[in-house]
Formats: sequence, C-alpha cells, structure tokens
Amino acid sequence: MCFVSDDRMVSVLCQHVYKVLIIVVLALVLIEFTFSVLNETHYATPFLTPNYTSPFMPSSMMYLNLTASQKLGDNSTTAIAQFCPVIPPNLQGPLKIYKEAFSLDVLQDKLKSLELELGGTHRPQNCIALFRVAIIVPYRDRVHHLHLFLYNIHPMLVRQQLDYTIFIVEQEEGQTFNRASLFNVGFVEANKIREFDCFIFHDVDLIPEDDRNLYTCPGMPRHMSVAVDSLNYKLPYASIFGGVCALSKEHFQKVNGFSNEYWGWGGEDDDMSMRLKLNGLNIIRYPPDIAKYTMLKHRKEKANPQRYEKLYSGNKRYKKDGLNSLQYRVVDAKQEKLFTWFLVQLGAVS
Ligand SMILES: [Mn+2]
Repeated sequence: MCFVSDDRMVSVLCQHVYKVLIIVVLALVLIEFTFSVLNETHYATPFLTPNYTSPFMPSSMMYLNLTASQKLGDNSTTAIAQFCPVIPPNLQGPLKIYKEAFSLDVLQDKLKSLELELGGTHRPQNCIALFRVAIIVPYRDRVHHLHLFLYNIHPMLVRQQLDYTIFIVEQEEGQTFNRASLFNVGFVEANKIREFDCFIFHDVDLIPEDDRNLYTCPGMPRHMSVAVDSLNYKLPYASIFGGVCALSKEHFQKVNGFSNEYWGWGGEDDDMSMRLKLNGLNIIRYPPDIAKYTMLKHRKEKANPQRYEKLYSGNKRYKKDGLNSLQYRVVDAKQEKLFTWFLVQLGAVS
C-alpha cells in the first residue's frame, strides 16, 4: 500500500496508516456526537435558538397562511413575512415582579403606554401575531391579587407579540367555588366574542417570573407553572397540570373541557391531566429555569373531601361531564380597560 518515499513525514504516515485512519474515524464520531448533543440542547430551549422553529409550528398555525393573504389582500408568498417572528425580539428573560398593589384607576394609568384595546386586548402593531390567545382567569374576592396579576402580566404579554385578551370569570357569592367550571365558562364566552386558537387557564395568584415562558399553544397541551416559589421551584409530581396550563381550542374540545363536578379546592386539574392521557395527548413543559412563577400569598383554601372519589370515577364520566354538560347564567358582564369581566352563576338555570 505504501511506496518508498524520501519524504520522512509521508513514510511515517504510511507505516501507521491504520492508526491514522482510526484517529480520523474517532474524530468524526466525536464531531457527530457533539453536534447531536447541541441539537438536543436546542430542542429543550427552543425559544433561545432562532433557527429552531418546529416546536412553535403546531397544526393550529396552518390557518395562518390563509389569514395572512386575506388580511394583506394578496396571495403572494411575501405575505407570510408579515407574521411576527417566532421568537419575540424584545424579551427580557427574568422579570422583576411588582408586589405593590394599586387601585384600578392608578393601574390603568400605569399601563396606559401599552395602548390596550377595551376589554384587556392587545395585538402587535407591525406584524400579525402567531397566536390568538384567550387568558382565562377564574376569580372571586381576590382584588389585590387581580391587580397585581394584571400589572405584571400585561407588559409581558405585549412583549410576547400575541393577539390576546384577558378574561376574568367571577363566580357569584353563595356557592362553593368551582375553578374548573369557571374555565369552561370562560372558554365558551371567549369563543362567542371572537376566534381564539389558544387558551391559557390561569390562576390569579401566579405571576410569571420570566418572559421567555411564551403564552402560546405549541403542538401538545403545556403545563406552564413548572417551578413555583411556594413549592421550592420543584415539580411536585409528573402528571401535574394545575396552576397555569395552555391548551389549543381543538384539544380542549377534544377532551370535553374540564369536569364540572369539582366543588371546592383540588382534583379538577388531575382530572384534566387524566382526560389528556385518555385522549393520547402528552403534557409538555418548558425547562424549570424559565417556566417559573411566584405565588401570591393567601390562606389555604378548604379542600374538597370528595375530590378523590370524583377522580377515581373520572374516566367513566368525562364524555358526558364537561363542555357538553356545562350549565350557567351570565349575571353581569363588562369590558373593562384591562380585562373582560363575566359574573356567573353556576349550575342549572332556573
Ligand atoms: Mn394559590
């Protein structure tokens, strides 16, 4: 294989040709390995890598091509360039959380520069938002939390370049709180107002700590409050779906929404987790250093003693307990400057 050569270098190489080949192969394997590791890192934090777009291209975005050409009045491919970028350009990362409460008037004044539309809506000025997002917040008797929630979240959502509306769904005095039914009501009422692709079901006392935690609906249901300060920023168990979660309209309808049978604290989020599983939908999560929340302090709510019982029978019930069995009456409704408000009475309409 090797010819005699005057060049010493070449003759040394020739004598060790197999060793050289092995070194080259090892080097190639090492390079390949390094790149695949890098790629996996990208996948875990898609929002940090502008070129990696697939996690943000769920099926629900297919409609966008159509919408864009309609809105812009032509069919050229350049219309697509009018969409907002997949990674919003002005994100800040970790956020300063404001815990000083203001009256609604002061709050409205402080958020004036965001130029919200009536009803707590905002859409980007210079591009078409990738998601039309309804943020549904069940509510009763927590005005201090509500103001802090609005004050912290509006500026973040504007930076995320979403087309969004915040819905506050308040339950009337006198009956036990039913968080899950209020979510269902918010879903139904929001859809009457305009078209949304993505629903964020949000506790009023959870404040996001990082704006890279995008309020969008990627391909699968997303549990958003992964790391909460009051739980030492640790996920308590793998199937958890409480606090803040994101579901596409399609997926929410597919699982028949939330159960209406959980009165009082607990169980309804695990019930939803089970509905997702029964429908072959996987829960996805952003990394805990981004999906971080501060929980505003409140006294512990009274747990529902029947929650386990309901949960055990949940799989048999879910097809007829949910959106298709929801009963309520809108007692009052108003478009405030910072949110759209519904006051509802749950249960059979008399
Ligand atoms: Mn709480």
